[in-house]
Amino acid sequence: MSSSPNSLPPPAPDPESSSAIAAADNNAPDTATTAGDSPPEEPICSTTTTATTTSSSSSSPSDGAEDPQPDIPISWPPDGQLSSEWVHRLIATFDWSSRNVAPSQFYSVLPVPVFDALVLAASKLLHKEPNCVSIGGLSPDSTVVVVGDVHGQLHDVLLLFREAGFPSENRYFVFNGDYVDRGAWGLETFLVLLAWKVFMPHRVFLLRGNHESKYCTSVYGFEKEVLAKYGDKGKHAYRKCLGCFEGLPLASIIAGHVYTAHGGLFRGNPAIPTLPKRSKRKKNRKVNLQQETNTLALGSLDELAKARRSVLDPPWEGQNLIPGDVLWSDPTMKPGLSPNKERGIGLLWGPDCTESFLKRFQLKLIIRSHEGPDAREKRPGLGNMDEGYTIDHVTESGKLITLFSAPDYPQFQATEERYKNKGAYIVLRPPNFDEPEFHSFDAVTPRPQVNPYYDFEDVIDSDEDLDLASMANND
Ligand SMILES: [Mn+2]
Repeated sequence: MSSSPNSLPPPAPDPESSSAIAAADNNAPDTATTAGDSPPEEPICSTTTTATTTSSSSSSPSDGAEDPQPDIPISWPPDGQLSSEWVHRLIATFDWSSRNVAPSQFYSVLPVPVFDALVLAASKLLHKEPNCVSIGGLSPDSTVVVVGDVHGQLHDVLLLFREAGFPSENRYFVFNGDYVDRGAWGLETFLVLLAWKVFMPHRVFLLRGNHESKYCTSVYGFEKEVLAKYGDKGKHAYRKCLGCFEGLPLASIIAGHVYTAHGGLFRGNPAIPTLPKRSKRKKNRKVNLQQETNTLALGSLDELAKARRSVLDPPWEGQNLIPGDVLWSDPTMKPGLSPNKERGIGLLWGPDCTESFLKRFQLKLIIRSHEGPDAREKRPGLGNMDEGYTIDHVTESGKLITLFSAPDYPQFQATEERYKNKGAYIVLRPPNFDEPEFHSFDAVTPRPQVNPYYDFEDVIDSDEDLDLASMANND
């Protein structure tokens, strides 16, 4: 841990006053002032208004400012079965509402009972999945699309879908986590992904990121966003989201040869020291302690399968360390396995660990995410995120890749100079699904102008320096 700010950022402005809305000036920069600085405005459209904006059938989906108003509120299908049409309608409605409806009116677009039904249906599916989902039985005409961090940048996620194609019978999707926080549409983004999960549970796989936690969402905006969008039902909605986060699986193995997870590799459970017989106990105790502190070995897929993932915040100490490692760890060029001191949780692992993990489990590829352009700026030994991905380790058995899918990240930045990074996704193709095909893409411009839900100028930079004290208090 370094000496960065050790406390939570100041509370974000009152959700009720953050009715900064859309569409009025789409050319305005994303670096908007915080909500409290701007006078409240009336929403351009509310549910009581049925007037539609001028429609233009020739407008592309990405300039939805002129799209006709969809039917709101969205309702849950009477038979409880989601269809492709329903999911596409949800997408079109969120795209429209992100430009035309004040965040404080979001409940009138997706009413709480519909939100509840969707989150419940998804939670049930997710909680049943194993820690490491195995994506097998792929047919020769299937492809698998792997996606990294998206961080609430709804419009970029929708662009990614249009470019890569939507989930279908023969197009699988694996998302590596970090759906929410920082970007202003974490709720819409997460709900769209949940809708795909519910509609195609065996084609769409949603893994957990470190931001799908109570700690991160209380610091980086998602909690405030949900409170703003669901008003007096906000706490209820936020709790449901947290419950769903707890169910998200930690990792995937695609076609037997590709391991994906948000952070990456993880330690093995420490061997439980055998207590010596009573008479020798005192004498041997010191030796055992020494062994315990020195034991940091790579974990196995078997240990991963047995970890307890259902925690609001993965612990950084105690017995249940695998979830925190999988969600928070980073690769390094330095050989070996060591504590990730920069982040205060998780591990750093070297190319030798990548090689031994690949070899031991007969894998060809590790695809992890977790590091954007800001994080990589501070890690001289590793590549930058300009193209949305880096190849970090190339070993005898295969490769380690970092994949980041939020272009022009972060949405809100305190400096004039932006990273202007591309986002990327990976397509895996038959027969072996183990050769990554990289696709980089630019951000959708302009983004609707909205206010951030966290104090982006003062919040601790990147994910580093996890504030363990506040995390403990937060539980
Ligand atoms: Mn992350």
